[in-house]
Amino acid sequence: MKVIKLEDIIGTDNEVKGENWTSRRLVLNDVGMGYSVHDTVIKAGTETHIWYQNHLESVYCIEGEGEVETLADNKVHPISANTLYALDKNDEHLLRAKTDMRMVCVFKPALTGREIHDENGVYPLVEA
Ligand code: 9YT
Repeated sequence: MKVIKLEDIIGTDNEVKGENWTSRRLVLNDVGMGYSVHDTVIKAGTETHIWYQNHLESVYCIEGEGEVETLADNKVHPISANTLYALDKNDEHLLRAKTDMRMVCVFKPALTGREIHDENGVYPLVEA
């Protein structure tokens, strides 16, 4: 069994920073579980265009407030603490954070650890 503490990830290579988020990668591909688990903080006031074409992701919000707009149907889903959204159809979406949002993310298949933005279908919204 493994015990992994967030404080042991912060400041290491497994703390990966994107433009709008910081992802602390707790369990990665090398552990051999078939999925990865991340503790991600999304920055307040940001909008991120995300489309994981090669992964399924569940996202459980444990702190903060924002919304997800799914682009296939333009539905806006309010997201706040104790709410999970599951991208079961590799859904392309916009994630908007009103406040900092802390999310526990599970990816299948597992990320290897270095993925940010364009690799693996994450595309940041380019501001005009
Ligand atoms: C919620 C979300 O997908 N944020 C982007 C970062 C991603 N969760 C990651 O790499 O941990």
